[in-house]
Amino acid sequence: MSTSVSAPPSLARRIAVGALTGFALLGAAHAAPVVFDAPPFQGSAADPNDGIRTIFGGNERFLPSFDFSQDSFVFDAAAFGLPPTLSFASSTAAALSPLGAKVVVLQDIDNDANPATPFNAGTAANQIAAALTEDLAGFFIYSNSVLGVNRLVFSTNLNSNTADLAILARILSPSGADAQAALPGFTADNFGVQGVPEPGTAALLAAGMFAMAWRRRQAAAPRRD
Ligand SMILES: [Ca+2]
Ligand SMILES: [Ca+2]
Repeated sequence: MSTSVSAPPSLARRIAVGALTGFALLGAAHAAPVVFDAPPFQGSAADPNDGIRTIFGGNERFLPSFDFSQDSFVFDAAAFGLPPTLSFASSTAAALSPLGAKVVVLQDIDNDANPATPFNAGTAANQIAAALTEDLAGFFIYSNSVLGVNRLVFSTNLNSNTADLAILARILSPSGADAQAALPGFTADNFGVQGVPEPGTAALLAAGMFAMAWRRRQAAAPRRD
């Protein structure tokens, strides 16, 4: 009885210290990713086949800030029709590979050498489309000159200046010139895919079932020797 009186505080303290240390480590290494798991045009009347660009902002997320060292955008593979990994390019439109990338961080902040005219999602999409030569659905980050913030956009086809655009998020801070200056900070590590079925698991399962069926057939077949 006397031993159990002193033991609980010590144990509780150790658990508390351990938990705090664990949380501190987790906090330093992984912030919660910003997950997009709904179809990008959910709730929109956008028609992918009408040849008219719809810019849909109905599901836009407003993010207070974005820490390049630990924050990330994570897209659901099924909702966006994505491969397990996303190709990445951070570039001006002029320097962009004609094949593009699944994620383009557009470094242009003006398209007509006139800072007084707006640079918005449509302008950014046009800059990218003009640089590409092959159809490719994907994402881009651009700096909106009117709102003064960086935004994340999904395009049904980065190669088309009439493809529908879904504005997914805006980063509220930094803003203005600081937002533009922050564009080169994005790396491939800030973008990920979740929910990709593991082909290895499915293949293994299929192989196992095939083997079992084959054995049963062998066992059932009359011997011919
Ligand atoms: Ca359309
Ligand atoms: Ca302009």
